[in-house]
Amino acid sequence: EGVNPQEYTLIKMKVKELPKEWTESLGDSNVFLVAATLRPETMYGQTNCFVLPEGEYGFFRMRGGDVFVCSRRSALNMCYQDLAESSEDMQPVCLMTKTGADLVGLPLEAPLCQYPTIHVLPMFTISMQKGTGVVTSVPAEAPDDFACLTDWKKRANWREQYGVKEEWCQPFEVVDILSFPDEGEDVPSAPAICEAMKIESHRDKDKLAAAKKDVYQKGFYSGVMKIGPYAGKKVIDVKAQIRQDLIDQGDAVAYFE
Ligand code: A2H
Repeated sequence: EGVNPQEYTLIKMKVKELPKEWTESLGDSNVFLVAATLRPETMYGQTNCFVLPEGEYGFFRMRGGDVFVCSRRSALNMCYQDLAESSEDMQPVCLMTKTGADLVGLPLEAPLCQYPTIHVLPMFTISMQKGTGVVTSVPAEAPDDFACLTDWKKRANWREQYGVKEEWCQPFEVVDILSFPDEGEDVPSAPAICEAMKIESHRDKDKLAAAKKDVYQKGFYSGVMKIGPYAGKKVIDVKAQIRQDLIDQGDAVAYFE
């Protein structure tokens, strides 16, 4: 880890319906998968959420009563950042643990998302050593997310192997959230780049690394919002405000590591 702390935004994605067996441990608390992002202004474009199937996720008690689903490593950071409840020896309070595979399919309500319900899907390239181990998917702006959502849509054999239902991925079209009025015709949206580079799957790491550089730079420096109350404004001018709005509404929290 570097010397400078990275400041993330944790997006609270509310679990709309918990499996009955889990409520014994969780009671009637509100439960959220929390995704660490550097791009809170893109949350209008969410289509699903990703977890690592073999990753271990805990259900941790936060101050104020919410339950956050995330890696133990991030929950410990949350204790030190006064977000999570902690025991006397500064350990996070864990109500239950599950693997990512157990979380696949859960229905979520995500802030600013244009779809009222989105679902958890597997992503094999998630690092449990970064953020919370939960990633929110914005396929319009993130080539990894586009490649991964596309994998689940087009690969029936993967769906079968990982218990992914078609209705969790197929109906979720890319939601276009930014325009690029200064860039002319050749604006590299994440889907366009993935197609041009013939990225076959989200495991195609080298190609994705190259694809990402372009999209991120342009998205941030010349993107203009297409959706929401800040439509027509430049990303660079409204990013901080959108983040603050999310935090003020209780839909996100600041998190450092
Ligand atoms: B970003 P950095 Cl639209 N493993 O959010 C893999 N990837 C992870 C992760 C993990 N444990 N935790 C977070 N991430 C992703 C949105 C987004 C992101 C857009 C465009 C670019 C972008 C929607 N996905 O990231 O290594 C999350 O994806 C550009 C790098 O800390 C998070 O922000 O720099 C980003 O990687 C954090 O990556």
